[in-house]
Amino acid sequence: LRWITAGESHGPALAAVLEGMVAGVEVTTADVSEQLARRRLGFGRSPRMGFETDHIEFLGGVRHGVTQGGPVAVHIENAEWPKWEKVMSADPVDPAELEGLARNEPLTRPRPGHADLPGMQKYGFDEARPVLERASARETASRTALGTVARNFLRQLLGAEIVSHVVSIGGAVAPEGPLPGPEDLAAVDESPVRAFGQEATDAMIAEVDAVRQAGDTVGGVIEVIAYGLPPGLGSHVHWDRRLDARLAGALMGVQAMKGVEVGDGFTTARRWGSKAHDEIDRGTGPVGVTRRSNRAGGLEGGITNGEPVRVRVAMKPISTVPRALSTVDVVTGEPAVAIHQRSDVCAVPRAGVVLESVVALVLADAALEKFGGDSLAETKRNAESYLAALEER
Ligand code: EPS
Repeated sequence: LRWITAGESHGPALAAVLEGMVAGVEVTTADVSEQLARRRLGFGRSPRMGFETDHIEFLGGVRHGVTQGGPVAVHIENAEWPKWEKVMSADPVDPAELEGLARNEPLTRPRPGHADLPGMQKYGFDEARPVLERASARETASRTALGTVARNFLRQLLGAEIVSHVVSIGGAVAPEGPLPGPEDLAAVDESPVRAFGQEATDAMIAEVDAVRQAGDTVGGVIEVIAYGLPPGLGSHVHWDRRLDARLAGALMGVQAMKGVEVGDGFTTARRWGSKAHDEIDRGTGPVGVTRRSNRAGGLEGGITNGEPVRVRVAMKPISTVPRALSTVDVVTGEPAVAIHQRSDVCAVPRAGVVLESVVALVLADAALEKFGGDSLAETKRNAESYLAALEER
């Protein structure tokens, strides 16, 4: 599978292509819209999320609600395009038409923590607009759309389901407790901070409120769990075939993510070996074994082991801080305060939906690699035969 996106935050639309998806996967614009709507939810979101409708259209690859084997292309409108038509026009615009347009003012005060300054240096821009337009997390709508196709594929192939929940926002940490399962996703989505449980929800809402009042922004940690995967996705034989490496790379490729932990990750590094691994018993799990725990997060040697795949991702606070940070104006060379347009106070709740989508894409890729095929029916036959052979051993 390959996926690629195009489009700027305030351009006419976002575009994205998923290449290599088998024929026969059921997916509709309603399925994609549902995921895009989930991505817009959440306490602490930007005002823009209140009116972005994320109208999505398939431009190719899907017919009558079923993938056809060709590249799946999606198009997502920008609801604000009329306001940006001149500033973001692809074709040259008469400078007189741009005169006095506040939106076109050069952005010369780069935000610490943002791509603004290194992007300007690297690409030779004297203002940040061209950098921030593409660096924006608006782009994650594209990956969420493509991830819906991957999610449907995994569900239709294996009955696999992907869930996420917020485990901390700033200093507000969810208490230890059972992990949310697929049946809990609706309850997590109902929590304004996408936490599992009332206590966690209340603490995180209080944290976001305090941050908002202080004119600040806040990050957090999100856990993504994939249920229903068979043992054998990914491989131990080479670094770029290890599924944990591929997941970490893809997750770090989401705007504002600063760390990835597989299973108990950093906590495991503090444990002794006898308390770090997941002992194996004969049992009723896939292929007749049961694990006493899942500290490894479902991955051993870069291969799924049949337990839920579990990753945690650290998101930094949005770098558009309302109480703006110190910077330097790149035109005057004078000290200045950074750009502080509207932004999210906390984008952690909605980022979970993006991370689920990215995990779906990587897992779909790994499943296709393992089972091959050009139609869902063929891939399914291959998967069933592999699973039957495992059961017999
Ligand atoms: C973003 C800033 C905000 C967010 C945007 C990402 O946009 P604006 O500056 O236009 O208010 O709303 O996210 C989305 C539009 C989206 O769909 O996720 C940023 O700086 O990355």
